[in-house]
Amino acid sequence: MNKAAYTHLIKQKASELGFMYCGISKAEFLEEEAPRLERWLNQHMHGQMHYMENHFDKRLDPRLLVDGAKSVVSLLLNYFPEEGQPEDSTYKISKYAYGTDYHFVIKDKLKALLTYINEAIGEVGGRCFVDSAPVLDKAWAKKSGLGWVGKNSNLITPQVGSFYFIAELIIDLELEPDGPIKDYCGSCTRCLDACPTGAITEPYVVDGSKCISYFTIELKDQLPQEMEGKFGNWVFGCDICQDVCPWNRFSKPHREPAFAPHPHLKEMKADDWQELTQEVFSQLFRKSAVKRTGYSGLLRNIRFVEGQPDNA
Ligand code: B12
Ligand code: SF4
Ligand code: SF4
Repeated sequence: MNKAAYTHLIKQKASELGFMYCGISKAEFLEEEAPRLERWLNQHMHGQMHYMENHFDKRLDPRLLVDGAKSVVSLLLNYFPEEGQPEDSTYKISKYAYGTDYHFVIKDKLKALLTYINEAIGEVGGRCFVDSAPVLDKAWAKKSGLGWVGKNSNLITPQVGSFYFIAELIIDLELEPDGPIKDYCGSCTRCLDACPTGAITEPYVVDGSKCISYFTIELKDQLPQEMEGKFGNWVFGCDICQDVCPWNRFSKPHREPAFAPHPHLKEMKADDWQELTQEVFSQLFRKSAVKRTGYSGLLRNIRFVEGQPDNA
């Protein structure tokens, strides 16, 4: 078999495993991203996400993560829900966190793909990545032709929008690389205009330390007073810059049972949220990514959205 045949087999299996798209790039240094990542870090756009400061070189070169790496296999997994939270919903959770934490779901699929490669092709060394190591997911997916990085800094795919996760396998097998596609943002500025905290500081640049997603999920401290009144009703993550993006008209509902929300989530009224107990929290978000902010973090966010100054 030649590399075109291997590539075909891998893409076919990825589709069988439920990945929406699979693209390939050559494992090499990300030259274009290096100065951009450096600038982002120098300007402290990572805020207190200190893990972003680590492994600068590895983040830009997959060969430092996997010995003899030849190819990066980028994979997209759709999480766009059939039904969102009701319009009158008092508090909003990002769509990506409705069901089981994507890290578990994707890791299993990646392992299955790597096992298949070893069975169908022969001994292939490699590693599975889903936010578990310093990898620039969007840059690889872009290089693999799976979409373009939009002005809101998310990867967008013309046929399906941007509500999906990105993961990759880095392997020591040479494959047929795909080429990048064009940027279709054009003169649109909807995401910049809609961002309530001004986190999209210029087209294509998101200051992570100003993003609602950072405040409600990553920040462990008290939420800053200057942000009061700016979160709308978002208490875990924020979908605004994707909800307004015209390309998300093409989003199609996922078919991943693990991403189905707990049935009570859409019935939650203001009182239910405000009176949330640890027990109900654990039931609602048993395996969800919402656990990252935890029970106390979610309550802090709810109080903040309610304009209660005591948000520590
Ligand atoms: C740190 C992080 C965050 C931070 C910082 C956000 C950010 N934009 O980096 C916070 C907590 C704020 C965050 C929020 C969200 N995140 Co996040 N996040 C990550 C993580 C772990 C690392 C991203 C990273 O490396 N950032 C570093 C900076 C430098 O990268 P960057 O913003 O992409 O910057 C590039 C551009 O600015 C570009 N650039 C700079 N200047 C210029 C100039 C020009 C002209 C051009 C063309 C480009 C350009 O180059 C930079 C380097 O590549 C990735 C997972 C991963 N391992 O990659 C997930 C990831 C990016 N997040 C994801 C998601 C889903 C989200 C949220 C939608 C979640 C939510 N609903 O709340 C929001 C979206 C916010 C937004 N608009 O970006 C997905 C994105 C999927 C997709 N379709 O793109 C990822 C890939 C996770 C995953 N595995 O699926 N996230
Ligand atoms: S996720 Fe929300 S806060 Fe963050 S950049 Fe997008 S619109 Fe702004
Ligand atoms: S809203 Fe417009 S500018 Fe922003 S990412 Fe989507 S197409 Fe690009």
